Amino acid sequence: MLKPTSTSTRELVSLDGVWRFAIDSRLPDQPWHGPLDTPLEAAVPASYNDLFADPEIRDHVGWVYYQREVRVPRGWGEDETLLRFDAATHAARVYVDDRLVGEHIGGYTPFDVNLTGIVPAGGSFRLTVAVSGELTNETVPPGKIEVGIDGRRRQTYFHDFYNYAGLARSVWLYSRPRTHVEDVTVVTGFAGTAGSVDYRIVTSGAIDVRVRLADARGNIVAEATGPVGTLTVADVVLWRPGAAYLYDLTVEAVSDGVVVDSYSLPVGVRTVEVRGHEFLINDEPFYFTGFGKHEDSPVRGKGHDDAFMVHDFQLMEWIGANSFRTSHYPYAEEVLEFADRHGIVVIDETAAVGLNMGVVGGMSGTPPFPTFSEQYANAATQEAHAQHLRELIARDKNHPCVVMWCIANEPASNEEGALEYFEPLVTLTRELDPTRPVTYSLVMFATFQNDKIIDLFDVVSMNRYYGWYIATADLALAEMYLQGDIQGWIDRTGKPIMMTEYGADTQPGVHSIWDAAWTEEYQRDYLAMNHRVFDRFPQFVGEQVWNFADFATSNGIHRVEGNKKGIFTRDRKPKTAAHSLRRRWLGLDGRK
Ligand code: BDP
Repeated sequence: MLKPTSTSTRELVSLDGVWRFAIDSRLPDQPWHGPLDTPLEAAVPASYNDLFADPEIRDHVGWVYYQREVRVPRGWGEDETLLRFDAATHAARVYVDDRLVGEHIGGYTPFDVNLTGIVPAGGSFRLTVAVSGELTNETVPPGKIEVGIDGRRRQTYFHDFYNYAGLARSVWLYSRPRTHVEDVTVVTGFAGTAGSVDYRIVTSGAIDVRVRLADARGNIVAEATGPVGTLTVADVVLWRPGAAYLYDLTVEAVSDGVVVDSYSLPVGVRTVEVRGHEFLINDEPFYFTGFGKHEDSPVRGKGHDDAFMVHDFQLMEWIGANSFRTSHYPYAEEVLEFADRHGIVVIDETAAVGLNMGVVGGMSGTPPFPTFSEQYANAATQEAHAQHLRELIARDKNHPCVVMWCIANEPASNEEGALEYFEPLVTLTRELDPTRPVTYSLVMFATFQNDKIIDLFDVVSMNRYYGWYIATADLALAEMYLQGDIQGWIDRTGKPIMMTEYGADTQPGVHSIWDAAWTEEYQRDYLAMNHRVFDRFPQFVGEQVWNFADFATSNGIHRVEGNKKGIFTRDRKPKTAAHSLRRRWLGLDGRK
């Protein structure tokens, strides 16, 4: 699925801005049949929840409506006209004037609606988008809607971050030629000083294809014809962590010597491989430093924001983070493009968080009923998960920054049925992308003794909270637990091991001379304990702290204004631990 860009044959109009907005309970049936009767307007892109001072909107369970007028440029008569939604969380129905023209399920992957033949060039139309934030056991992520004794529908879910909804990413109107480049896949490699770019082009009809690769200065370094082939790059400059280098691949669909369509894609030449207990990028061992993040900021919720994006990457550079995980859903494509350009390494995670009834059972991990059952993660859930993987890999397969797929966060991999659920999904992931390692983040109560699925995967990614949820404020005991846990995984698997979550809630401004939970000193010392243990294991390939910044959650008695495990506050101020992490990750503490 190609991201819409403007090229010599394609045009792009942004539909971002302020749209009319209302929740379904305040509108007549079929409100798309006319202008929405509402005093409200919503910003796009932004989650709608925190925009208004109205609790009924914030926690609305059901459809909300966005609406605006759209004009099709008059020069688009010969071309196709499409709408692109970078995301609609979690489901959307799209109406052009009175007519339903498209639907999509899945809150973090893009979709197109083809309007060719529906709206004329030069004409205008009323665009209404219904968006639902509802989660059920057959969506990814899953959730549950309960009806209370007051008759109100309430959304619950099995992850802690707040269920923001709406049009949180950009909306576009774009044109493309009727005969066009439909898809591009690149796989890169190198041998000695020669780089290779294997390419595969899909076009919408039978047409000649030619491709050329330019270096960062615009000089053509390789050319070829035909829809499938390999470009060889002499004296290749590799894409490296911390030292990005991007070539530009231009793909042209050509008819009788005339360029009918042209599409360009940045390409970083690099390889990724797991060998023994090493994680190799360009044949060199790579050690991940960084964070699990969230798309989360005040007012915007999960709305993509270029200013926050730039600032977050600056803070990651300041602190010496070379990577992050897109916990717990695919992030806006702009974020991956930024990481491509700046050499930041990304573990790309699906939205499959909360496939675990053990979390409902509390710290014991004992589920009230089996996770993998008709009642919860069933065949329909698995198919939604598979479809999500297809859409994610179609979107992100060409990003050099993406070095691994994380196909679920903390699933109940210790329960019966986990193997049957995950085996086909891992097979599918490897079919869709044979080049990248695959992992999942391991929940605390999935141990090296009871986990049923690790053999399917390439890397052991542990989420562990010794010293926080277990052995709270007892770092000596926590250290023993952690040491034994890591050793157990090493003995069982022989695979590379990394920590994808470890963290302690910290209220900025709270201090103590003791090991006291919630203090800034405790977060610092908790991390130091973890690092001491990691450094004892040569099999360890990385550490990603939970979390980059404090983030919004649903209400709960162990959350005060959200999850406070951030190294930065929600408005991106450093807590004490930021400074010690920086010393470690930049090697200022003398450690190499
Ligand atoms: C982990 C989850 C993460 C939570 C974290 C926490 O993967 O999403 O935010 O716990 O409780 O289990 O802070």
